[in-house]
Amino acid sequence: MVPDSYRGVSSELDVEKIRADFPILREKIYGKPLVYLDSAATTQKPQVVIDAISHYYSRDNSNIHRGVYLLSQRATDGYEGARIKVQRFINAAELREIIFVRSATEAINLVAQTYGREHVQAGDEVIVSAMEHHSNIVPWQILCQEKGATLRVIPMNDEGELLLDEYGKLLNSRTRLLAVVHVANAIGTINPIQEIIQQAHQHDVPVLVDGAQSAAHLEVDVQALDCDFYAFSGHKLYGPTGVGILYGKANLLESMPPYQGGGEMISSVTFEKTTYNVLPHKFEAGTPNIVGSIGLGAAVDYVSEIGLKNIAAYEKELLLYATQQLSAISGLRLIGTAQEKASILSFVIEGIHAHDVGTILDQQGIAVRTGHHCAQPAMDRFQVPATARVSLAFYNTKGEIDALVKGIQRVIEVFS
Ligand code: 7TS
Repeated sequence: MVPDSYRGVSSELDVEKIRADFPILREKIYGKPLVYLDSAATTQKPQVVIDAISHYYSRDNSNIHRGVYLLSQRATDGYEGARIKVQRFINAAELREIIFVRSATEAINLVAQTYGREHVQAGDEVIVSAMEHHSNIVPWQILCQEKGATLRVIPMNDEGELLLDEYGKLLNSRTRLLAVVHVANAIGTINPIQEIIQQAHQHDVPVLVDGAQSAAHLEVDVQALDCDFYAFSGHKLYGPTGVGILYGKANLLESMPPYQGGGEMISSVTFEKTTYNVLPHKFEAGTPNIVGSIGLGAAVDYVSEIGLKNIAAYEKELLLYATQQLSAISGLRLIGTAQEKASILSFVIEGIHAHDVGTILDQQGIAVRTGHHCAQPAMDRFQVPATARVSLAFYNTKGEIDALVKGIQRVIEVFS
């Protein structure tokens, strides 16, 4: 658990105290302090998460659900306890609506291959947006190709905001599903997701929200949003890799066929006929990532203790500061300047390839991501092959943004 001293802290987070919770932030890179600005790719892990993983393997390790012995009971309690934590974290109405999967990617593929395959037929349409991560494009493309359906795309403006009027025109009686990102990983836009969902529901179109970049940065209430599916990854929420969450409304999940067959997802098996287990187990075939779920539970506790409202307020302050500082650098162009943004800043520097920016920053201990960020259509929209991307979390500081600015000035010097 996080110490009581975090309680009651409002938008002024005690960042030094938070940083002390993340052992990796004490690492040196080429002898320089690590400045980690790639939290959209994966967040660093606080000691409580590392301890939960270590505790499980050193004290509780055994397989879950099937054991009559105490150790298996402890492991099962840890795993199922994590499900309860996640349910509360996103305010799902029912525990059985929380499915443990491998990642946001797997959650989306699960919906495409079960709900999608049942409901999408030749001539139907699936809508995505122009700013999606490949994980929320390719599974729908595969489905549409298989079924003879069409993928429609909500366009965006030069700031990186979805054109909602155009979106309205795309919704019609052939639309079977909308799959849209909450916070865009390459350009940082926070979409007006509630409005988007409401509009889809007016046409009886269910909505899958890709929450990979939002769960760690914004308060998410799936009941208030009224989304039909919500997908996210544990490793972008201060938890371990290899675990993610698919939230789905119970009635939809009930009606869907299983995704994978195997142990645990069945109720009974004969060679003639298999009946399936109840939710959520129907979608959790085989031995799951037990320790991953437990680690994610610890991460959810950690984040909840600090409070997402506080986190969002602090990260917004960092975003504003970084936006001011980067905008002042001559030759630097921000890609993605939406009114509503999460703490992600993509940029290009005139005449310098993004990979060179990343490499020279790395030599100064500064970790940023470069490339297309698995969002090639978004890059195409801005007519850039790649950007350098800074993504901030609540353990980052204005001092680190100053170090970044110095680092970028060094990059420009090297190439001038
Ligand atoms: N959706 C969005 C919006 C993402 O940002 C990512 C990963 C995914 C889906 C897939 O998540 P995964 O955990 O299943 O891989 N985004 C990034 C990124 O921006 N840099 O590295 C991974």
